[in-house]
Amino acid sequence: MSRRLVAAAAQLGPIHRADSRESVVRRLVDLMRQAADRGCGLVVYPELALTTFFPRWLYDSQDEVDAWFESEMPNAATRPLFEEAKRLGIGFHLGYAELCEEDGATRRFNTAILVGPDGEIVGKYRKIHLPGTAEPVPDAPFQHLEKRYFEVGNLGFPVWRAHDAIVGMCICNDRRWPETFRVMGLKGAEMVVLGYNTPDFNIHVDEPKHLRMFHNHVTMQANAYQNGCWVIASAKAGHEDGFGLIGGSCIIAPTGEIASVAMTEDDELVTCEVDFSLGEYIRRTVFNFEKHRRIEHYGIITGQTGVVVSPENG
Ligand code: ING
Repeated sequence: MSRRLVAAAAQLGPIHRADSRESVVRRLVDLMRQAADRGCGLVVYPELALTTFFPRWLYDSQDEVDAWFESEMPNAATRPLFEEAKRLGIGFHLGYAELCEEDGATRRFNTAILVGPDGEIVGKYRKIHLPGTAEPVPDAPFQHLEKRYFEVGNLGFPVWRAHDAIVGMCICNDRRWPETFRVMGLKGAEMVVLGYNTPDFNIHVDEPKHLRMFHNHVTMQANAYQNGCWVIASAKAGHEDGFGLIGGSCIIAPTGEIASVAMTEDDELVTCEVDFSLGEYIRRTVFNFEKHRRIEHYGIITGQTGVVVSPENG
């Protein structure tokens, strides 16, 4: 019997620095109601979905930074979303900045949660691949200071049984690294849900703008195909206080094909009926890990971080 799920990538248009969390949650609830009207069982919201992409700025104090974080989840601002999910019987994924006390210290992570149709949190993931810099880039039109504001995630790449499938999560830059999807693929992931905030301009090198969307899609399409899994990817898009983020939210099949894609840079629901059986032949044939992988030749992947050119090739 085929296992199917109508899934939605709930793309968000811009969230400006002055926008309240309450106003954003009203948008999230509206998108969830649209999803219910389309028979969706899962809604995927973006990375850092409650606020503007705050790592674009350098702040004068830690208090100013911490104002962008949530110290509990759900909380007063987000409880209406959890309650609506329970009322509608819809699961969701939500990205947010997590501030917590752990191991006797204050910790800050770029976090995502998977919430079931009963409104209860199923699982949590903390972003591992933090892009950008810890110190501001001189003369850049904006910053990308995730390495300054977040710790590297400490939960690994877990997967959970949800929606009658094995589901994993990652966050934004994680999607560019094959290791992310391969670890979840080796745990049997059939669907990976993720959010992203991707600036439409590269502050590090002079790069043609069209490559932002190309790299966004090609990396997820490749990872979907190479692991035989569905990918539900939801962008925060548009111009936040004048700073551009790409859209391109999409649902990618285990074949690597983009099954549905956003057409705007605003709040937009991108839906598709996910058939979990579609990935089975890929994981049974071309990417049958047990049959075809040769791990005796892969040790360098986890034994070495950066490039080392051997003397004979130097
Ligand atoms: N944003 C970007 C992303 O990985 C980036 C950063 C863009 C890195 C383009 C490299 C190239 O999509 C976040 N939030 O990770």
